[in-house]
Amino acid sequence: MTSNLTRRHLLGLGALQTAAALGLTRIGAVPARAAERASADTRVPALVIGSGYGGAVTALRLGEAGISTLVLEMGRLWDTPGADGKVFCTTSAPDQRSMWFRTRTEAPLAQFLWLDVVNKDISPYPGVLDRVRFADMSVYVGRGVGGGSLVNGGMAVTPQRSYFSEMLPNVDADAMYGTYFPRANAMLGVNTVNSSWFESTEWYRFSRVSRKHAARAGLRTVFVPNVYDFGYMEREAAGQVAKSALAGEVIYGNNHGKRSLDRTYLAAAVGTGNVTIETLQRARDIRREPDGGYVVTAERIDLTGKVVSTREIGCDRLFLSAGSLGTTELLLRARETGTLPELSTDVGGGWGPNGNVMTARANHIWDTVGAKQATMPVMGIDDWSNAANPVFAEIAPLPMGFEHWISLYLAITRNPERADLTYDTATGKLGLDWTRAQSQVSVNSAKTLFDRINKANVTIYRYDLFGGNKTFADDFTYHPLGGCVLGRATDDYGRVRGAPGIYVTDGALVPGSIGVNPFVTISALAERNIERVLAEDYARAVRAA
Ligand code: FAE
Repeated sequence: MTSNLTRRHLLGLGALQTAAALGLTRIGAVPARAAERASADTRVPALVIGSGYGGAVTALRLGEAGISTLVLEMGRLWDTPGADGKVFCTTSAPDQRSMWFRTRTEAPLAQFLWLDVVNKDISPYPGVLDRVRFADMSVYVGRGVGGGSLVNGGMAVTPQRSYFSEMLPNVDADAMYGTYFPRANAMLGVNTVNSSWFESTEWYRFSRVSRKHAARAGLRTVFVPNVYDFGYMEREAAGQVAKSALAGEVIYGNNHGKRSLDRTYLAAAVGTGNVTIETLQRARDIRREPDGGYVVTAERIDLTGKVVSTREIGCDRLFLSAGSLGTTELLLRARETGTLPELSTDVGGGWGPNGNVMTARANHIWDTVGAKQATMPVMGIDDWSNAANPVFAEIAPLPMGFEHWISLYLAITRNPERADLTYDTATGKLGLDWTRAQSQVSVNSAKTLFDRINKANVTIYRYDLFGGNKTFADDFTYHPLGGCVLGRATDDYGRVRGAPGIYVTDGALVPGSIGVNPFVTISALAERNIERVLAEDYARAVRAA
């Protein structure tokens, strides 16, 4: 099994690299040139839309089962060095590679000392990070082969079992915690920072200072696992390898060290020989065929964002893995434009930002956080068991290359508010009715926790980082969840109600909140669901044939 996986991984990694080197938009384990020349498929057994966590898990398991699978990804393959010799640009000097068709970067922390020193002008390009703006909430998402895994902080957290069961009561927690969480963690390459290195390195001084301040308020901190290779990070610190997490790289991609999906699940998927990925392909419309299959209309975009061609791809089964926003948009469009009128009215519902709120504290002059900060968070304040005010607050880095005495946090709060995603047929736009008032629950909860920390340490909040003298950033999320909630818009395994043969595999299934950073949950649920679909739906098809 292990050697098989390694062989597949190597084969898949090789195919990804070859495709990148040749500038191909079609990646498969068959000789790359031949794959590129192959005429466009008109019908495939399995079509996966999106190559983030849900899509990557699903594609691997389909490929392993011998099912010929095509993955469409609207972003590009991030494997080719630019003119500077790097695949991704840096956070301090972002260029076109940073953001999805923008003329200026839109970083989450827009200011420092109230000055707009963070964002830079760039030229439009299919960059790796997107910020999807709605009236009162922005959603950050990754674009490219690997989806969010390309831009995220790598924190790989298994949720507290009781909260998982509260959010997803129809899912067998024994099976999740006994089988699927371990399976996902193993495949994702989750590891934990070496504690003795953590205690001594200057790169995590910021975490130790925050830990000390939390302890003074009687709060517990825990180590948080990550998919960044901590062995690599230690070698970065020792000056033995090229720096990535220790060079400020994260939201615009990591050039080294990160076990993003293109190195784990997707490489293994391509290595099965049954999975092909096509990039710069944006799925738009879905319609049903008389024989029960589906046809997806996909637009091929070029590097300027222009639609250069549109094609129709038929499939026996369709797996929607375009993320909470992308998957929900595809289903809403199909329902509202009448191509899939039978879809449940629950499509679009149950959306939430996982209670995300960011805040920052100003430390005393003697509590230096260090000019050197690793970008991968490894510690969190875990007060989730506090029934009166449950909060899990990740201690976030702010690597500005100089001492700033700032402690930054991404708090995950228990916010029961939910919103609806909607589709406007006149404008063709996705909407989200989340309001500022709904974020207030998260702000109040984070404030309760950080007021306590400030009081115990005689410190104050920073007012200069989030715009408008705000102390809490409550207008963006990294963790969009819901829109096609498991057990409501789908059955208990992601089968879409009213559209047999369509499956949701991603963060759209999670009902708005999971209490921790979500990608481990999304991956483990996808593992659970595809196992069932392969055992039941495919076995049924084979029996019928
Ligand atoms: P996702 O990974 O977003 O993948 C969807 C894919 O579908 C993307 O590649 C899209 O480009 C593609 N797509 C969308 N629409 C279409 C279409 N119409 N046609 C073709 N392709 C399409 O979905 N989570 C953690 O657990 N730990 C962290 O430390 C963490 N940090 C984060 C930091 C940042 C800056 C961001 C943005 C997110 C972070 N997250 C973190 C969230 C995590 O990355 C996110 O929950 C998952 O990526 C969601 O996985 P999905 O499979 O739902």
